Amino acid sequence: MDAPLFSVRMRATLRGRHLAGAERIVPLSDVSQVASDLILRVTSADDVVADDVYCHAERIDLDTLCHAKLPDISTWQVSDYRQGRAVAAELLARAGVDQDVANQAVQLLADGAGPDATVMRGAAIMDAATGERFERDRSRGIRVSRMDVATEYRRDFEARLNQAGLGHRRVLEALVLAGKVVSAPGIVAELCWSDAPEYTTGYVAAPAHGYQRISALKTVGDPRGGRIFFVRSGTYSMLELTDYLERQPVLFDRLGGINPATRWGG
Ligand code: WAQ
Ligand code: MG
Repeated sequence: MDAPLFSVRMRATLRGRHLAGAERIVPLSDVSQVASDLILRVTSADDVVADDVYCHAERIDLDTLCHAKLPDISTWQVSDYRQGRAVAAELLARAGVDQDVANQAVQLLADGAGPDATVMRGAAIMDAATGERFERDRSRGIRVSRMDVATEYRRDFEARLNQAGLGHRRVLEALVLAGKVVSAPGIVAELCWSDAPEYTTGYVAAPAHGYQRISALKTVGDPRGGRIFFVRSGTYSMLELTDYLERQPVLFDRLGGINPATRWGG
């Protein structure tokens, strides 16, 4: 019989505002270590430390668990964030997003996609053809949850990413999230860059084109970022999509290809 697996999820706030969240799926024997690691992330930094941390462990029903392969990784080197944003819009268009919708979406993340131009806690869902938004709560958006690298492969994946110069924790976390998103019903593409002021690399992910990193999508110091999931109407139900993204447990047990970084247009 397979060992029990647990979804361990952490979220942290500072003065009532969302600060960070992270999650893993691990065997029972790793739960306490992983919970402690996740809590340490938001309680040991020297700059901002959370004042409220919530960590939850929940057993996963193994009958519902899916296994999947991570998307191939490519990296585009751009000269600055302006070129980066143009590249993002172009990659979205190649994935099947309308060109005008793609341009507007990039601008939306640049401005802040939440109410009053704030950063959302989760992702916006947008019609790839019309730009219409579907998420019910524009502060929260859709939160992708219950996905991880299978524990027995984590070391190997981390080592291979590290060898390719992609050892930053954010890379594997974003790759896993994007891997779940591009495997979801109705998804055409995802656009993302971090709200962390110092982290300027972002990506466009798409089912047929994989995880396409773009070296700069904003300037250092900019606290805005977010995610937009583009959908093709008529190919999914919102209920099914939300349920898959938020609740379906997915474990990645294969890494995709890692392409060498390439200068855009050169
Ligand atoms: N589900 C949906 N949206 C989320 C989630 C989630 N679980 N977590 C974060 N977001 C949204 C939210 O609006 C955040 O402000 C935004 O995404 C950025 O989150 O070099 O670090 O965790 O290959 O800051 C991408 C490039 C890094 C990594 C992305 O995102 C690389 C990153 P962050
Ligand atoms: Mg963040």
